[in-house]
Amino acid sequence: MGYSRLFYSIIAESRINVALSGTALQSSTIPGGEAERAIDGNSDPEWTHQSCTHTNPEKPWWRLQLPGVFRVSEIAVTNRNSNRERLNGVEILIGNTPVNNGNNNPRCSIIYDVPGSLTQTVQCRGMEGRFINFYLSCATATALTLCEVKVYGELVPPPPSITIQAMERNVTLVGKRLCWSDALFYCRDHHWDLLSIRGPEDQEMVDELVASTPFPLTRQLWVGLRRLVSSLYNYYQVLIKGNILKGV
Ligand SMILES: [Ca+2]
Repeated sequence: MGYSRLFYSIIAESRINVALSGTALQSSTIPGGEAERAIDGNSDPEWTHQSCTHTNPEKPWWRLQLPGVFRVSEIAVTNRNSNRERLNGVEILIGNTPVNNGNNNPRCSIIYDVPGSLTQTVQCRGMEGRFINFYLSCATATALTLCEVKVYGELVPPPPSITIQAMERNVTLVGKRLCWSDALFYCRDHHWDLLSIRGPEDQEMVDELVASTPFPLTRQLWVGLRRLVSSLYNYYQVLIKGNILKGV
């Protein structure tokens, strides 16, 4: 029994709160309620002790950006010790897209003030993302305040990739299944941008890169859209399944 208790004690203490290495933003800020105060390592629930966030009303949100994509197991939230009802109905969202400030990402949970406990823990069952949002989407004019947010999980290993130098550019093919908008933001975060196919030479280069890739690929690859302007008409180019398609 003694060894068992020691083992669990070590596991519990080895957990790392990855929120401390992230950055925070929020929809708006009243003086003294900066977004970083929810990740300052201080769970003090008293507003006057200067460790809680505070937005204005009207669909407020608070967003944590982690230093990479994490597989999130748990999130611990500490509410204020006054105006506790402001936490009621707040959605916790996890994902990779910053569209709509991250408030379109999948939901882990909806939280409410818990009588008798200012800190509650929600299970997110390994949801993956680099953004964690707290979002109050209802029309009620309520500010959002958080005194501390702790996030536990593991860093998702980077996907396989291969890079070649061609056409005076570094071209990287990434083996990760994403929708187009997430692929766009992924490339802008980790590289430069989605690749533009400028003509037949680029197309041939991409074909060779795809043929030499040492890891499995999906049937379709994402590239960026490129707007071409001619004397006759304007159109965009996009690569799908190895062929350039043109659309006006
Ligand atoms: Ca705090």
